[in-house]
Amino acid sequence: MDYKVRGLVIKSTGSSYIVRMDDGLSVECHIKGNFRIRGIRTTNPVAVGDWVEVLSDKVQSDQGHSVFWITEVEPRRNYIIRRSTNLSKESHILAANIDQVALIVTVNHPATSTTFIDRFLATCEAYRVRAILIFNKVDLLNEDELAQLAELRSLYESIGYETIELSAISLHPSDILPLLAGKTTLLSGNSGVGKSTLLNALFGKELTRTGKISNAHDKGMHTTTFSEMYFLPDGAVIDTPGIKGFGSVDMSKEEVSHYFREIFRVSADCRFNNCTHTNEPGCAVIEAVEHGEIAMSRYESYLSLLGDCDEAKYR
Ligand SMILES: Nc1nc2c(ncn2[C@@H]2O[C@H](COP(=O)(O)OP(=O)(O)OP(=O)(O)O)[C@@H](O)[C@H]2O)c(=O)[nH]1
Ligand SMILES: [Mg+2]
Ligand SMILES: [Zn+2]
Repeated sequence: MDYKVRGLVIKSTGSSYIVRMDDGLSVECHIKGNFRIRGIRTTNPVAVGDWVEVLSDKVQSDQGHSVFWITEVEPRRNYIIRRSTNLSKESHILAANIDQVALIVTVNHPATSTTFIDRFLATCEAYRVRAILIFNKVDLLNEDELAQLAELRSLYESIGYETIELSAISLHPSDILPLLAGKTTLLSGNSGVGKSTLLNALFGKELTRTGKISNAHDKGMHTTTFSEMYFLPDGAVIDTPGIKGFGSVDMSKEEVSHYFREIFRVSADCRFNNCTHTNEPGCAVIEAVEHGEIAMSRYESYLSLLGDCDEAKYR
């Protein structure tokens, strides 16, 4: 007999999905070739964090064991999409139904660029998902880098983002558990910043493989290749593969400034209400950048996202 049950996607391997059923058991599920979700074109129609309906299909199995099909994805509360490059039209859903994103950032080994941070934060704003910044590997930083770390933290705190700093290799779970309690948190960041290390430290055991940093390039080796959700006593954490760049999400030129909180606040004082804050007279944003009230790095990230919108127009 066929039967249908509801479950939560906790791992996606590309070709199949692990779904945790309401009774706590996990099964490997597949989707049929023609499976589509209306509205979004993505490389993965189902993502970790999705609530799905699973059909157990005994008829199709050969040796008596069941075959499980995902037949439906429940409407998502939210999701985070990443477009790998600006030109690619295909998007990838990093995860669905999340409460917050923890972006893991390293000042060095490897160095995370502010452009990457800002593009990621803008994406979280666009999808209305709370973002926090976790600065990792502070044990590796020299004096100059520690000063840079303090500067970055105060910049992002002043904009309104919560930040913390730690060393995942010597983490006490209690340092970070309060941030994660009662929430589903997506861990993201460049390859090699320590997402998997942090997760292992949090659970006090090796749940997931960690990788080396290449000596030649001081970069991660893309050790984690699939997203997976792990359950805390109170909350859940999703480990994801490291991402290199962050192509823009679909946003109009007018929208971009809405996703840079401090730029948006100041833009109320621009002379023109359709000001793009690039070269207009009476632009309050440019003035704030000149006076150091808006960080140059943030303004440059804003311009880089704005540039994507121009590119999009011509493709
Ligand atoms: N010194 C130091 N090394 C760390 C710290 N956190 C992680 N590492 C090291 O950094 C390397 C990469 O860590 P991973 O946890 O595999 O990084 P990841 O972000 O999961 O990388 P991908 O899976 O490739 O995206 C490993 O050799 C870790 O031991 C830290 O706080 N201090
Ligand atoms: Mg990893
Ligand atoms: Zn302006």
